[in-house]
Amino acid sequence: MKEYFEGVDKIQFEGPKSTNPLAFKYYDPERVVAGKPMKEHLRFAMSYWHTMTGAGTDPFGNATMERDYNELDGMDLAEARVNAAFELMEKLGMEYFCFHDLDIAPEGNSLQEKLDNLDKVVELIEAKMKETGIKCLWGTTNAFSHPRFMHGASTSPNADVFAFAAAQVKKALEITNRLNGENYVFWGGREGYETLLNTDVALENDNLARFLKMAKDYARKIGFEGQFLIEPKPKEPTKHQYDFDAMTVLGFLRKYDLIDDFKLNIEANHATLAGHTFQHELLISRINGALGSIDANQGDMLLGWDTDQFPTNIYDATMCMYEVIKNGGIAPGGLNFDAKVRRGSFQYDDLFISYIVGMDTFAKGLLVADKLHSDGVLEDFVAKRYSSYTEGIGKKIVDGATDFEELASYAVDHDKIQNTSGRQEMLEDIVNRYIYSAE
Ligand code: XUL
Ligand code: CO
Repeated sequence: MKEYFEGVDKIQFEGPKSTNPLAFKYYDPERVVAGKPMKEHLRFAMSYWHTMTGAGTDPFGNATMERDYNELDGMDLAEARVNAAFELMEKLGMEYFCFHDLDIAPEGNSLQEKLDNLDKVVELIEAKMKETGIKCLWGTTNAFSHPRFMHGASTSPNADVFAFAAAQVKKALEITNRLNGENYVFWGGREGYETLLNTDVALENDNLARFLKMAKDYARKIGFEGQFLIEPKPKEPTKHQYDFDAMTVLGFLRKYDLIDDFKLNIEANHATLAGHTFQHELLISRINGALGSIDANQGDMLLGWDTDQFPTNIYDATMCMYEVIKNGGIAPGGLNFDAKVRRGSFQYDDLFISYIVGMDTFAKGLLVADKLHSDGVLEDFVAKRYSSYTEGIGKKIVDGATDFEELASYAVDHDKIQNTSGRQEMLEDIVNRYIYSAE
């Protein structure tokens, strides 16, 4: 079997003092943290699209990535990518992958040819999964790249496009099921609008809900037992995406009675595009019982688009893992790196270095978050801050045992309000100290 990443051996854990770019400094998969191995907290997954098909193009420039399979095309290219993907995951010790249908097989000249191509490649992937023990975290469809989806997929004004997207999702659900995928993701692709002047927002939202309901019903009918995930994003490619952010998606799911069937896949860079922190989106999902999985990447705060960078921000990773711990873990979801190497990082070892720094950042984040959580420093502070609701009038408010008349007469007797400091800087110092010291 051809080796695609010659010169890169299986990546080893060498500890925090290592200066080897091709070694883990914090990710030690079997190390037990809070009762289970690191790898079970993190459930890292490779994104097939950025990693295997990402060419380094941008609106101003052509492909830059140096890959051994660049000269191939069609099914030969698809097969080479399967072999390269599994070699990369094995060398990184990465136990999951996720994919769009279009990442793994060529489009072909007709819908039928596309479906046949998928069956052939899925057979190869299935064999590789058996051989290596690597699993599928999630599958999805690409219903946004082809020109037929220029006005959306399930929110297209053209019913033939709705039907075409249904055929794609039907197949993507079948192959995800065949590969024992633990989740199926719906990212809104082009489900949004460019201008309200030509858009029937009410019909488009109703159609999106109809589509999700049919998808879920079909998946259950074929025996898919995995989790359904919706991935919020506020904009790009459309000016306004219907799945704007976690709270918007939760409102949508509740309106259409889909709330019990779907959870959320939170992506860090989508959160920041929506004007939120990554932690905000995770927390909103968690407190609504809807935190399902995570696309772990980061954006560039000076840019207004989705740069999908490998995550290196230890502060964000810490607060993400804090939310994951408070969520009781992320399974059956995981941490998928929806991230790509920069256009100028064109050598194949840049791929490994990027994954290593991403995995190390989250492993260290897990160590810090576990310490913060088990010491209860933030939780104790917060509990104290809200202690006025545990007795007296506060308890009556929480218990629903009071009304405006009683509150108004209480306020008249207690009108000399005394507040306490929020101590934000002190808490930021505490988090920093945990980051400095966790090993
Ligand atoms: C796009 C994005 C997608 C989804 C899967 O911004 O994040 O790659 O994760 O379709
Ligand atoms: Co994503």
